[in-house]
Parts: sequence; structure tokens; C-alpha cells
Amino acid sequence: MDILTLAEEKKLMFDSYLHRYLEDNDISSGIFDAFSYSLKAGGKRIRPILTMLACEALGGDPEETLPAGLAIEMIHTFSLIHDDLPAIDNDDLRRGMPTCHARFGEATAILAGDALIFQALSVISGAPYPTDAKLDILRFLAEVCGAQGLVQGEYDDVMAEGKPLDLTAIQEIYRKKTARLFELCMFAGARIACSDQLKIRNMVSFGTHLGLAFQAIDDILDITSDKDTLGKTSGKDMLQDKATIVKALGLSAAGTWAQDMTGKALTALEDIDGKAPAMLKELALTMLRRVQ
Ligand code: GRG
Repeated sequence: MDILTLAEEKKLMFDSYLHRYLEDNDISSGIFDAFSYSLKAGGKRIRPILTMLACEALGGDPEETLPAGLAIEMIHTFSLIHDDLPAIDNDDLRRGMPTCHARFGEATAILAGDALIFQALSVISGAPYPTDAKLDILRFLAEVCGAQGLVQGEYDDVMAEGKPLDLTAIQEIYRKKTARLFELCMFAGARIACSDQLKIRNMVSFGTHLGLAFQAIDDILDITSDKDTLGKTSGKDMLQDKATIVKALGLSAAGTWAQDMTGKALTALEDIDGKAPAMLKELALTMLRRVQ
């Protein structure tokens, strides 16, 4: 099976799990309606797909990762809801639909994002994983989302607007705001499959470099693509003078940088069980060519 068919199959598997979760946990509140709206709005579901592939590559059952994938998608969706708020990026389009605050109001969107963080913790705590695996995943989640990860990355990203930054500083922002969540996908998928520290470390390193490449492509697409294709406003980075690889290197060299990061991701996969997991490799190469 080729990677696009496999990814589509996994996306459908994830979407039906998400819809079942929302049906089973529907408490018909304003907050629930708001976060369900943003969760269901769609998106590529790249994070749960990665979590499944990491597990499968190490001999685990991808279906077992669905709770972890859901929790990660919840954290990702919280970050998008809050990023779109007037106080941060002030955007009214996300995943081809009005953003959470544009649809439900600012107070509800802030609280819906907050609620998603705790829903994510609840989903992992309640998952049928061995206690030590659950704790490891929760610890990693806290590490990659807090002051050494997502939230700090968002802060640094906002503070960097309009300032000249070197490549190292930009890479550090990319790592925190984007790549650390990819690390979590790889960690969770690998940890559900096994407890081999070396294999888990290699998978996490794949996540780091794939995440860096993903963010570089995201910033390239912000310039080269359009809002109908992306489902979100394009061309904003230049207007807001954001710290991006494109700003530092120019479009063409930014593409080369993304290729280099993808190469490093593939190197991290070498020698996992004697060979690089083919589907992860294919996914990394396909993401380099993505158009949305
Ligand atoms: C508000 C705490 C907090 C964090 C925000 C910077 C950031 C984190 C969000 C802004 C949006 C952004 C540039 C995020 C970086 C990661 C990224 C490229 C997100 C978009 O992910 P996709 O393309 O989105 O996977 P879909 O909609 O397909 O899920």
C-alpha cells in the first residue's frame, strides 16, 4: 500500500474514533460545543497518523494509539484556538471554517482551549495502557507543552515579530512551537509499542527533524499558496514580520533547509530493527512535497 492510501486509511480510523469519543462524552455545554466544533473542523490529522505509524514501525498495534493520538490532537487544537485569538494572531479562518472565537466569541474560545488541555490529560489517564507507559507519556506531554515547549515557543514567536533573528534562534522557535509536539507523537507511539530506550530516542529524533521541516514548509506555503488551498489566511508572516526560515534565508534556501531537516529525520530512522521503517520514511518525503 502506498503512503497516501495508508495515511488516508489512518485518518479515517482516527476521525471515526474522535466522533465516537465526542458522541460518548457529549455534555451539551457551550464549552463542549465550541471545542467539538474546532476538533471536528478537520485538518490533516498528521499527528495521530504519525503516532500510529511510530507504533506500527516498532511492531505495535496502531489502533492502540488512538487515545494518545486523540489527546495530542486535542493539545494541537487548543494551540490553534488560542493562536487565532485577537490577542495573539487575530485570525478568523482555520481549517476552512470561522475560527473558534469568530464562531463562539472570545471568552468561550479561551475557555474551550483551556478545557482541551485537561480533556487530553483525562483521555490519556483513562487509556488502557500500562501505568508506567501512561506516566511516561504524561510526563513527556507536560515537558513538550510547557516552558520548554509549545507555550514557550508561541511566546518566543510573538516576541520575535519585527526583530532580526539568526538561524539558530529561529530553529529554536520552530522546535518549541511545532517540532516538540511531533516528538510527542513519536514518543507516545513508540512507548505504546515498546520500552526500548534507544528505539524511542531515535523515533523522537525523527519527530524533531520532521517537525522542523514541517514548519519550514508551512512558512513557505504561507507565501506560495492561497487561503482556499490552506484553509487558513495566507501571506500573514510577511505582513507581521514573523521570524521564519524564509525571512532568514529566502524561499529557495528555506526549501533546501527543509530538505536537509528531512534528511536528518531519515538518518534517525536508520537501523531501527535493522532497517528504516518504510512508511515513516515515505511520509517524511511526502510531507516535503505537501501543498496544504
Ligand atoms: C497558543 C500555546 C499556544 C501555542 C500555539 C505557534 C502555535 C502554537 C500555533 C500557531 C499556528 C502554528 C504556526 C503552529 C505551528 C504548527 C503548525 C504548522 C500548525 C498547523 O498544523 P497543521 O498544518 O494543521 O497540521 P491542521 O489544521 O492540518 O491540523
